[in-house]
This record gives sequence, C-alpha cells and structure tokens, in this order.
Amino acid sequence: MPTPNPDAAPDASMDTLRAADPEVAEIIAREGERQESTIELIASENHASPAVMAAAGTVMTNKYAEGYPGRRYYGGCVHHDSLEQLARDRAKELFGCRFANVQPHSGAQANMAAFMATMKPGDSFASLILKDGGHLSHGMKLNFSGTFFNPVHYALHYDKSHPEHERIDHDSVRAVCREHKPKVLLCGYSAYPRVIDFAKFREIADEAGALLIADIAHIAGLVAAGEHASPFPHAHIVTTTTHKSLRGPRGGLIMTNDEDLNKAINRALFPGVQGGPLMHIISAKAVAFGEALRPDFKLYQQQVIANAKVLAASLTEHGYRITSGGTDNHLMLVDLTARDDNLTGKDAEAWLERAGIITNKNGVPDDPRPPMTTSGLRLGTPATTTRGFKEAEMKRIGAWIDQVLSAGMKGESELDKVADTVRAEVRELCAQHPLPHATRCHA
Ligand code: DSN
Repeated sequence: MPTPNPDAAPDASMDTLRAADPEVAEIIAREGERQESTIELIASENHASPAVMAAAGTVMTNKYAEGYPGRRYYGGCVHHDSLEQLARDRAKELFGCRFANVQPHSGAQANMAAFMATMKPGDSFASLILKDGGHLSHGMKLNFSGTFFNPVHYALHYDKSHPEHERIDHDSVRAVCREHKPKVLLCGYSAYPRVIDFAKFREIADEAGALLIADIAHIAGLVAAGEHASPFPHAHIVTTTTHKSLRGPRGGLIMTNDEDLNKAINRALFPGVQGGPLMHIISAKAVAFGEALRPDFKLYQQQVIANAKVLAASLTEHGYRITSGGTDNHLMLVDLTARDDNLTGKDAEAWLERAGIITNKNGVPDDPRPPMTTSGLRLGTPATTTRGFKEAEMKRIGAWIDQVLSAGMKGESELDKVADTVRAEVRELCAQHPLPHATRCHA
C-alpha cells in the first residue's frame, strides 16, 4: 500500500481551492469523505497515491505539446519532452516492450488509435461481445468501434457440463476467424475473471492472418507485477488504461514491439484521434509507472488476487454462484439468481450502496435480464487492497453483502434496519484503514 507522503503538501492545494472556490472544494471534500468511508468494490476503480494526484495537479496542465518528444508543434516544450520520454521509458520497462505511447486520454481512445492504425473503416475485427464481458470499444453498435468497423464476435463456452463453462471458447475464436478473416483479433475484457491465454490467441491470429490486439485495461497492474502472464511477445499491440489495477491517473497507454506499428499508432493517436496531450496526466502516469516498478507493487497485486479468491469463496459459502466457478484475477462476477431467482443486480447495487458497499450491476453470461437490471454484480479487489484490507476483511465483506441482500429481499423496513447497522460497521472498518490520500480530500 502506498504510504502517505508528508512532503506532497496536499493540504495546501485543498486550502488554496477552498479559499478560491469553496463551492467546488466542498463537493470534492464530500467525495473524499465518501471514498474514505465506503468500501469500493468496483473492479475498475482504485485509490491513486498522493504522489500520483499531486503530479496530476500541476503547471504541466498549462501547456500545449501537440506532437511527440523532439517533434512538437509548439515552442517551450523542453520539460514536456523530458517528462513524456520518462513516462515512455518507465512504461517500456514496466511492461517489457520496445515502444510506448503515453498520450491516450483513455482506454477507449487507446483502442480507437489501435484500430485506426491497423484497419480501414468497414474492416472486420473479432472480439468478445460486451454482454459476455467485452467492452464498449470492442464493437458495441453505438460506439465508434461498431459504427466504423465491422465487429464479429466469438463466444464463451456456455454448457454447464463443460469443464470450461463460461470461459473463452477458443474453438469459437478459431471458427469466427476462419469464417470472417478479420484484420484484427482482439482479446482482453472488462468482466472476465479468468487467465487469458495470449499465446493461444496469437496462434489463432496467425492462422487467420490477423493482427492480435490485447486490451489489458483491467489486468494491467497484475501484468506489470508478473501476476498475470504478459501479452508480450504475443500481441502485436497492447492497449490499457492506467487507473484500474495499475493504480495511476485516469488515462490510457498503447504499446508495441513493432517499429512500423509504432509509427502507425503514433500517427493514429495524434493527429488521428486526439489533439494536445494532457501533460499533467502524463506526469502522473510517469509517477504511477515508477510506483509499479517498485517491489511492493508485486506484493500489492498478490494480495489483490488473494483477496478476490477469499471474497469469491465467502460469497459461494453464502449461496451465491461465482461465474466460471471462481476467479484467477482481481474480479468476479456474482450470479445473484443462485441465491434467489428474484434478486437483480440493480437492486443489489442500490441496497449495498445504502450500507456503504459500492458495486456495479453486471450481466452474467447468457443473462436473460437487460443491462440496466442484470442478474449479476461485478466485484473487484484493487481498491480495497490499496487501503490495506486482507483476507479477514474480505470474509467480513462477503458476510455483509449477504446480510444486506437477504434483508433487501425481506422488504424495505428490514433493509432499512440492516443497511444502517452494516453502514456503521463499514464506517468503523474504513476508519481503521485510512486511504493513502486522506489528508488531500478532507475538508
Ligand atoms: N468502464 C470500465 C469498467 O468498469 O470496466 C471499462 O472501461
């Protein structure tokens, strides 16, 4: 867990903000208190360190630096060149690759640039559909990826008697690639709790003459720490966000080992997709990469995985079903209908929030319910692990989740009572494990 840095002077910047704009400062302070006093189980969220946040709020926001180090369209970029080069070098060291573009504002924009670098409008790419664990930018019809390109989807095994039930069906990947001859095969997911076999994906991509893109947004921290196999050398392009398990600022990153692809990616990102880079965020990415290069980051990721396993086991004991039978990474999908047919993700998310446990509703494979209702919850452990929760706390959280959901099924008055009791206990536990940025956010 990152230790609060007494030299980061976070209080001073909040004091400045409070004096200049108390209205904004008040809302931010309340959000700080919310984060401080609730249990964050959203698998894609984390608590960035004070140093990452300090770097994100600096004079680097004042500058246009369109272009890349050494080739800018504006004068005065000397320090921006140094910083972007440092961020690139740290990203390359962290992920063991030759080229890194640290400018994407987000994971979706990283994917957009990767697609533009490898495909023409109308070209096909193969991916997992959103409802089975993919991502908006993996071909959802309203997203750029489904509007300008032609997504074809492979599937999960869906056969309860199959040992690989609810895991990637590599035969389906192969069949879709043989039939459609896509330009790109995309792997990497937003709601997939199992290990991704990048070598197998590359084998299938090679057979189909496709390029392999791995979107490791969710598992980037695990990969960086060597706690999930690396997509290199298998993937031609790797995209990621920097704020999930990697615990940096909100942003994106694109990497490759191929010099020509690197040139195409750089062109596609700027001027293809973006204008000026967010240099303050690139500074914060450099800090986060530096943190992830430290030995304690590996211990953190090991604990993230251990915590996820314990939470999954605890929920199983309470009668819930974890899709695919468990988890290998930082997240799990909880099938609530195993506990009660009428239980929905929408209700569960709302009821748990009343108790200070923050989750997101999520479809389970083959979910008959629509995305705004769902039969499942997606839970992840990066954020709780950052605040120092270990196995014992995970067991308690599993029990609290069941207590609240059981109460919710009994009706409003029972939920009211139990949610209040659990909320108080959650507050107490959170107070024993203050966030690394506590001093920054509190009024
Ligand atoms: N929206 C993110 C998630 O929650 O997984 C993916 O970008």
